[in-house]
Amino acid sequence: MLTFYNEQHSQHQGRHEFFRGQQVPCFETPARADAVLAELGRRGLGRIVTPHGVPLMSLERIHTPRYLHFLRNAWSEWVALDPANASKDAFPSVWPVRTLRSDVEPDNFCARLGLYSMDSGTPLTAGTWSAAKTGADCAVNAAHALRLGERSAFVLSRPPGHHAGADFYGGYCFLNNAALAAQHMLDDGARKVAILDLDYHHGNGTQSIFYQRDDVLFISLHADPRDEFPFYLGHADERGEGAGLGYNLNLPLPAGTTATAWLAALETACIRLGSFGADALVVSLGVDTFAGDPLSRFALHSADYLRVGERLAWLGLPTAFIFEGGYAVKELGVNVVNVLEGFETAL
Ligand code: OKP
Ligand code: ZN
Repeated sequence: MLTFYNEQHSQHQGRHEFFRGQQVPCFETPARADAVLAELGRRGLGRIVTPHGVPLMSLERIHTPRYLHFLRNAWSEWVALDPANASKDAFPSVWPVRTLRSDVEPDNFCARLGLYSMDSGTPLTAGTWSAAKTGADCAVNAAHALRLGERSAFVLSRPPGHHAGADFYGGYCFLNNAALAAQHMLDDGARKVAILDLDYHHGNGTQSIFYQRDDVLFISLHADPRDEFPFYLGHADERGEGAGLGYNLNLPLPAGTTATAWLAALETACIRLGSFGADALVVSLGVDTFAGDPLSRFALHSADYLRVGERLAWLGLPTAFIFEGGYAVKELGVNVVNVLEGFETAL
């Protein structure tokens, strides 16, 4: 399997995140991608490829020009507020919630930080833009590789992407790599693309980007948002809107979900995928469904991920795997690579 590796990923390294009013160490660390890369090497799975840089216009297929402009310049604006900020991560402190206007872009940088973000759990740092941009390059390159005939590709990148919307960041995500991959496959001639989000958390960004469209089917298996991040999206009654009605499928699962129930939900997803008739598949591959994951209350085990890969291979579609969450670093490499190996050996 071709692996597009984001060599800039470690440029994005938050010092801390806010959790219940406290500053705690970041869960989303460079060690995560390092662990997956090391395991790919140990298992001798596929070729590691460095992506070529794509123009900003390619990112505008998914993200608004204003948001991209904000994100690219955010760090220098943060430091311009106060030179001492150079040693502090940037965090928002105010948001335009209900009754406040989000259609007027403020001049004040702190106000724009809030306008373009959804939480205080996502540090923006000096290297965030270069890491996120190179990750997006990986996703667009993977899409092109599939359209040129590769059966599968893996985007080994961080920060992750599925919580990022057209014009906001959050949930550790800045650019929506899965959405970029899907859109670029459509731009390259695919008629229909499906996105299957297997991360423990609902992919609210990806859902929102394609909610009114019938050329991209979005399916997500995730923890019930009543009790887990991103909290405000991911319920079963969200089925799409307008032309997109019927092209969004959420399968929320309760805390304590084990492999049997999770794999049954995957089967439901696969049946819907089969009837959709996609030309290609994008998998938002988070393995924070693992029993030992510090952010999760699901209980999949390492061997289960081999079965996941195998099941996805049976769909018989060109498939781009995009690395999302997964925080139990010791087992992370094995869990991710098990999906990829299960997929490859089933072929
Ligand atoms: C990103 B991805 C933990 C707070 C968790 C955000 C979770 C983002 C998950 N102290 N807050 O979907 O894995
Ligand atoms: Zn997650």
